[in-house]
Amino acid sequence: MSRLNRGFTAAAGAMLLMASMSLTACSSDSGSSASDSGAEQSSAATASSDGSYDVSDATITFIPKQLNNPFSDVMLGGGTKGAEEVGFSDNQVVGPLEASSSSQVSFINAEVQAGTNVIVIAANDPDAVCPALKDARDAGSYVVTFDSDSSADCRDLFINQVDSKQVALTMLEMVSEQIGGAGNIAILSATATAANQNAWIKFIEDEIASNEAYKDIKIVDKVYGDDDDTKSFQEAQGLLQAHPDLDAIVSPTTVGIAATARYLSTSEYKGKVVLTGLGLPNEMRSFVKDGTVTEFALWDPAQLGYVAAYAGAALQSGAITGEVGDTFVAGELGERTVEEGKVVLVGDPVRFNADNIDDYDF
Ligand code: RAM
Repeated sequence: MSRLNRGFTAAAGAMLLMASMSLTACSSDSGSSASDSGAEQSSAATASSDGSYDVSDATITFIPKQLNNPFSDVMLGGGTKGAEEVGFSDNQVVGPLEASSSSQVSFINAEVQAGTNVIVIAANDPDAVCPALKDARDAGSYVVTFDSDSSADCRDLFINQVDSKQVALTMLEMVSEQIGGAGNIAILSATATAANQNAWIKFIEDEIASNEAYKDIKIVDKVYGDDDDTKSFQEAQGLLQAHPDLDAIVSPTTVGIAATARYLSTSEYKGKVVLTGLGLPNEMRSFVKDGTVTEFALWDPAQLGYVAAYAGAALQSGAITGEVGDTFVAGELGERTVEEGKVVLVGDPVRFNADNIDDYDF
């Protein structure tokens, strides 16, 4: 088990955040809550106008899918910044080193034992974490999922980076543009149980099946690199061997796309087989510059962690109960609303290519 101490996460958080939080402008005005504007008080709870929540007696712990993932590092940097800024008495990061189904259960149990007030988790399996999360809620903790959701009845809120369908459509548009609207594609995903990747893949499949514009695109294989660099690299190699007529690989995971790019960059397929999906600009820059990759996308992971920390504070302080329509102020990122399914959206995806990749540093 790994428990990073607060000093480590704070320092790493500050560094990563300086690099990352500026990706997108605030998508909403702080200070525009109903209470500020003098609007009638509705049944939905509203944010404090300045995002101050009294959590000085409360603790928050972040549990990512896995610790050794650069995406998680950036996300947790934002989470730590948010937790410190809003005033939790303590914040911790704990989690497994691999993203397998049940790897987070013992960490959740330990937080229940410790009486942690807010648990923020990116679930490796939407169901496997549920009994432990239920114990946490029964013991009085608030549970906020971020990045990868649990089953909806096991958490109070899900902080979703971007609407899942929009993520899927962005990837489909990118691959379609790069293969001229027709061809054989394969998907190299994270783990087979990852709720976020599975939701995106499902929307891609549905869109191909229902949208004339994509009728000539065929998914010929789906493989799982488990967000493990070596396994992802081997799966990429296996795909190209198994499908000599492959036109593109779509990898909806930062670990998978980076490993696949590394394989392609020194192979005969470089520049011939398209690679796109979701990646961190700092991990993908060299592959864009050497012609292995043309375009991929992502959102700002730091914002995801930051909004999750503020959502936890809003719940813990009693400012919101997490009902649809509730609003809270996520610090410098402004007001957020709890939407259908008790989901809070963070930002928009950005496409990275040779023209803009040097503008980003995360
Ligand atoms: C990987 C993880 C994470 C996902 C990103 C895009 O780092 O699977 O959950 O959101 O990729």
